[in-house]
Amino acid sequence: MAATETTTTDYDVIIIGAGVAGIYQLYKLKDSGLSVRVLEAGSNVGGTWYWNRYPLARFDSESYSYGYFFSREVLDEWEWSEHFAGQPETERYLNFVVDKFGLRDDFQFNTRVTSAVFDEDRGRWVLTAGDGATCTARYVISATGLLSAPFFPDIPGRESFKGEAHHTGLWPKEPVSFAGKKVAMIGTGASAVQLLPGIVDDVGSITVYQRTPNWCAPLNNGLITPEEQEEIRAGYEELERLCRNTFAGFAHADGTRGTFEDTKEQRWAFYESLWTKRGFAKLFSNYNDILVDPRANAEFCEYLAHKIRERVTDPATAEKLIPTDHGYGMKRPPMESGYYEAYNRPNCTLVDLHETPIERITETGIVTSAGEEQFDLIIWATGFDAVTGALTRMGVEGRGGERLADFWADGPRTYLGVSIPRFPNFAFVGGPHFPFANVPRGVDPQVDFVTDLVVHAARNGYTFEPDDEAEEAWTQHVLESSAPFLVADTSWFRGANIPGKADRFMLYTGGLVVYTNRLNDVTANGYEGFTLRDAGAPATATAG
Ligand code: N01
Repeated sequence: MAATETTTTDYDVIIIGAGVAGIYQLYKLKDSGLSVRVLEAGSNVGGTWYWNRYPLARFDSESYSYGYFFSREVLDEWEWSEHFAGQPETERYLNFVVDKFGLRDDFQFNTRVTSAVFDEDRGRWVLTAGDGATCTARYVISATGLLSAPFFPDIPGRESFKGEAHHTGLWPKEPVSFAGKKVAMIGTGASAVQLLPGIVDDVGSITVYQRTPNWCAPLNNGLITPEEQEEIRAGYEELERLCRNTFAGFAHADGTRGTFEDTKEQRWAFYESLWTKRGFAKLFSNYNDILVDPRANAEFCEYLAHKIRERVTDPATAEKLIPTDHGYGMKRPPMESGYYEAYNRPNCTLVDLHETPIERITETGIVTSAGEEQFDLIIWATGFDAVTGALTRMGVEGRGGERLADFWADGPRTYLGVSIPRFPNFAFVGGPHFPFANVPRGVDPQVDFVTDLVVHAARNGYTFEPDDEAEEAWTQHVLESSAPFLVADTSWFRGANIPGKADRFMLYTGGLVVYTNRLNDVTANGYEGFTLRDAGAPATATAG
């Protein structure tokens, strides 16, 4: 698909995206006998772990629960150095997997898909890249990621800034120097919370522009000791069982008690024990009503607010860092390592944008209602057009020229979180209605399902497309499943961080086990909910 090629290249399957999901998808199709190509906008594999290379970017899932489970050899050969690996190590890991399984030649890098149009006459998807080159495929699997379409707020003058500016999700490969610089950071989501402690020692000064604080709790990272390494290796089967059988696929058992089964003293003792546990234990091993009962949630928030006040020296700053508009887990809660202590440093200032809103960006800095501050570097930690953004920005058009962006104008509708009516032979993994889960553990059942579906269709010469009724019923089920959960009005879970985006919950909260079983049942029942049409000659698939 190089710009200089004059002929179009045709494949059985094109996968878009070379992140965690795209790599696994390629691995699964590698020996199917189908011709498969992966198109990737970046210059290498990694996806999230390629683009988000800001200082201290790292897992919030335990490394060993995030890595692939499909190969015992990979588990045996790869050794994570930290309980929550940093971006460089994860990028190395993904490259290791790609090379180990001989996958590299099937990727085509520096190829950003700008349109994907279904040609009904030919029964082929026609994909066009940014440089105008095209290729075709009978089946397309988009693995473009939940959080990969960077969002820049529409602040007047943003483009006029003449200093350095970086978005956390488009961080440069070349090292960024912070030494002595006057830095501004806009946004206080999970990316900013990881980044701030990583640069606060180096910068001359940093001003954090906060619109809404988040509930952050300690990640409790650490190096994996040789003894722990042995325990991890010996416990892989148990770990996999845990991840496959918990609500969200993390290395933490689900909570079993209700908040008000305990006295206040017992609760705070329990919160203290959670505080010292790793990662998302604070969310998933907490009392089992924290995400559904506002009173239960408020109890934990009272504890967290107390912790913030303990850690932040200046009481006024501490109060600004305590959320008042949402409870714990109602937005995706960041995990932190020294975030609150950063505000105790004399070179770190917090600006509350509710008090002094940003008015515009100038060539040299940021103007709020309190006046102008000049900066050498602005960091845009302003997040992503989450879940649907990568897909709706890609120019996908199905039967009759129907645009995916229009199809989802009122919020995403899918069948099983992997397909949509009127977009035949098009599947996605890591898109809307993705299970609310540790990402690779949610990816596993999706990729397994899509692989079987695509190979089955290819081998039999079928075109697959879900039925309207199946899509409507599934979408309804997704929305009903989310109804009991407390979700902030401003959460990206419901598209609310993007001005003008439809307000509709976009993930599946029925639980990973229920989701996996549903996919398995649909496969076992001959793809109920899909119409499989005879489309002529089968492709040369050998498996499935
Ligand atoms: O983005 P965010 P993120 N003026 O959307 C602010 C995953 N992740 O990149 O809250 C001023 O959370 C916005 O303010 P508000 C994780 O799932 C994972 O940090 O809308 N500010 C917010 O503070 C996470 O949830 C990991 O009021 C503006 C910030 O920008 C997701 O990625 C690490 C603004 C955006 O926060 C996204 O996290 C990092 C404006 N006009 C991220 N517009 C790991 O697990 C927006 N903001 C490793």
